[in-house]
Amino acid sequence: MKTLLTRRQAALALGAVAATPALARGNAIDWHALGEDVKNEMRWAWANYREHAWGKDDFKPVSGGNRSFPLKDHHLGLSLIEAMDTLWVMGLDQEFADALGWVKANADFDVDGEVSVFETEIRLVGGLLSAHHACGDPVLLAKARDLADRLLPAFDTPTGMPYRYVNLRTKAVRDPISNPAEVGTHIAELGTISTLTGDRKYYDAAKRAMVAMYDRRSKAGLLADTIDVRTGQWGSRRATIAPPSDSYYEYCWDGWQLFGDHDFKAMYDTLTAPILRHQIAHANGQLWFVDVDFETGKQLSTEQDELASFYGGLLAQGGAGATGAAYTRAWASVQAKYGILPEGYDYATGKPTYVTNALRPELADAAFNHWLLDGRTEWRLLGRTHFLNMKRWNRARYGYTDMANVVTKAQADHCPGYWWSEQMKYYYLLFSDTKRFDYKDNYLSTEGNVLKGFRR
Ligand code: DMJ
Repeated sequence: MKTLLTRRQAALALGAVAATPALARGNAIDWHALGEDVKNEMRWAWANYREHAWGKDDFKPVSGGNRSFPLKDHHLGLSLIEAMDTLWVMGLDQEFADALGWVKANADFDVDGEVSVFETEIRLVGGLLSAHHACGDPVLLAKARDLADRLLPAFDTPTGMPYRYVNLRTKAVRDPISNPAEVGTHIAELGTISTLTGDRKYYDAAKRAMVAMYDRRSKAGLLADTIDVRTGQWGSRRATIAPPSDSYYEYCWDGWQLFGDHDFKAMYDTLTAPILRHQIAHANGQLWFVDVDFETGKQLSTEQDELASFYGGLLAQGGAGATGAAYTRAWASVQAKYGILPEGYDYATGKPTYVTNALRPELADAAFNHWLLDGRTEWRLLGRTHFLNMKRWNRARYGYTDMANVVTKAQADHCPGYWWSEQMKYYYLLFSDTKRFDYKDNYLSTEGNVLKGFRR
């Protein structure tokens, strides 16, 4: 009996939940208790971060060390800022107040150092804005605006598409060879600053960059994945829904969802139709999206990037629910196989191409978006498996860590900032039915930052 039970539990943890009818319906699950479990894990990880890496950017939960990001050798409190709205929505109010105190006393972006415009936007500007949405403290908005002002010089190019890097103090820019995601993942954050301050320049800069990218789509309607922001010339032929293009498509939809700007809806629809036409591949009863030549639509490979596993949720948001669900289910089958998604997977061979996993949230993100739209228990169960498998394999001495190898389950030693903002929030919102969140009218950014939908 003991052995049987253990095998069954292992099968459940690996995602074979459909085997048990009561579980498949979600009847046997105390969702509230599961939400409390997520909250307790957050509280525990936060206490360790508080003790060992307070105010540092990224925490190393195996060794207790830390590392700076996005600046080299200077910390901006990245994990702390990314965690804030998650702490708030979980009702961890003392922890939130503690973090707010740190931001007020210590967050200073006047640093002579270079940052990625994209990463700083989605993580730090977005983190400050979602914390502001949670509590309304004007200092948070002022700091988000100050940081955005330091990023804006990067958008001062002939095309309006931003350089990849900018020095926060000198405003010196670097690296014009960019891509759709880094060019076009700014509208949620910059647009929110415009809404809150009444100054249109942020919204306009972000939109101009997105439109410049959109205008350069091929006759087939596809975007390549490398572009020179000075000239607008493409530097590659690969069209992909994975990085470095992924969140560009997301922000086309989001510009519509968050601001009601019809231009973004038209851009999303116009760009998604050729993706559905040229990039879908069927294999073994599953639906995948493949990389193709952006002019001919010719398939380039069968390799899949874990980071693209969010895309099914986006398709569902955009109205292609059945296709989105089929794609998410394809990824769910990989999760069922390995417990944790490998960063790279080839559906033709059925084998991983990269065995690492950087504590990724994308499949939980998709599950959450599907569930918000159709309320199917299937998605809650998918999120539950994602969470339980993370608890089983990614939990380390001081928190949650990335994986060096999802096959052998060897841990590495890094908790990326997005962990605090993304999957812990998706799990909690999926399971808890919290009153602090409006499940009908909300917006979460590509980094999981809640910019609409908190109920104070
Ligand atoms: C996050 O920083 C964001 O979701 C981004 O859009 C790409 N993926 C990482 C987490 O994997």
